[in-house]
Amino acid sequence: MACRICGAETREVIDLGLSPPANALKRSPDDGEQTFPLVVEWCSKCHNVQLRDTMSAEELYRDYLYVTPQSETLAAHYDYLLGFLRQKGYIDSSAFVVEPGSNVGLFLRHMQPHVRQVLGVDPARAISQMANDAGIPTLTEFFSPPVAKQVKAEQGPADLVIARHCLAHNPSPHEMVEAARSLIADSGYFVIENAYVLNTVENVEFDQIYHEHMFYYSIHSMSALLQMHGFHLVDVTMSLVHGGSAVFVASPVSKTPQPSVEKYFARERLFFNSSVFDGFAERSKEARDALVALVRALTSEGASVHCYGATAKGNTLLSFAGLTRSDIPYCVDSTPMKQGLFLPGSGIKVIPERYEFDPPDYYLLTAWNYMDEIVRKVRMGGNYQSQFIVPIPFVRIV
Ligand code: DWN
Repeated sequence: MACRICGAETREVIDLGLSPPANALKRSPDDGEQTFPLVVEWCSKCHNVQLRDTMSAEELYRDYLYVTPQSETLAAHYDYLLGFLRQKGYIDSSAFVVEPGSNVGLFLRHMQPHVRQVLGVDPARAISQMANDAGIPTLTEFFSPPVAKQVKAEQGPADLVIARHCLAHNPSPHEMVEAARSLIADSGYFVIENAYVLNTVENVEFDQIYHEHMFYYSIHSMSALLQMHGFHLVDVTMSLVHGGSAVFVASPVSKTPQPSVEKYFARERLFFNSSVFDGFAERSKEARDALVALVRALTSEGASVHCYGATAKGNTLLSFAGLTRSDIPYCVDSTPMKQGLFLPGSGIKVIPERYEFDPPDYYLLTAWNYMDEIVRKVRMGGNYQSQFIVPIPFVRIV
């Protein structure tokens, strides 16, 4: 296959088999569903890591069910990000901020008091409506060069375009980067946040592999992509959210990069020269087998196991492990749009976090990236009996 950033040949890193799209929840567990391959490849030239097969963004996002959760973990991250952008001078109170993939606008709502103007751009019809109803102006569009040009013509150039966990979600990142380039003022910045491929591989986060995640960015691959569109990578910072994310800062004009850029380049040169990808597939299968053995041992002794979090990554975990509703009957989740539906593949029923009957003996933390706040929420809710199975980076009970 060819690298979708630089065109060079790629080689396979891991094949997770066939699975339905991670957010394609269904109305009945017996509903038929399409499955698609999940094969990850690596380009040794620009170090891009990509899905071999991509789905259309229209198919994935028009009726999207993922709503950014109200979360202390995410609110703390928004505070960090806002502080980073302000202290480094990437935004100030006069800034016009545009966020592609803004979802219900939680991050923009955090930004709104500190900048001049915010605008979301998100193609998901119901979610974009929720954002507008909440007072976050949002265009129900994919972020494309024509949409970017229209925004610039009507509202002026953007001082910040910030794409959080959406640049990796497109079959062609070139179109989104080109759109940002045509909207940003020369004095502005393009900020991209995505799951960081070194965290994904080193922490055995194979559940981060799903059809929405078409790219797994590194400093090397992001820098190669940005340079093709006249952007200069000027700063990088890391965050623990979503299993470990990288925040890239790019300028449309040449500027001296912060020391962070070379620091992470140097670390990646060591990473990409090792056989870390070879071990990733084996370690992922070991983690999967250990999870299946634990869940089946517990349930064979009569213990009840429910999932906590109808997450996209949870559906990869369950599909790759072959765990279904016969192992795990319920998945609790805080998203009203998901409650009452059934998870793709496994057919597990999604129920609200608070429900009448007894809590399970174990929760499988399919939203492990919120572990601390979920455990706290469950305990504060009076449930001191359920224990938690944490699947990543190695299966354990807490
Ligand atoms: O890249 C993506 C990341 C950023 O978000 C998207 N492609 C899809 C999505 O991935 P995810 O579904 O794994 O996202 P989260 O944010 O890790 O999980 C959110 C899910 O967890 C929601 O369905 C809500 C649920 N949740 C809950 O039920 N109780 C979350 C929290 C914090 C809770 O307390």
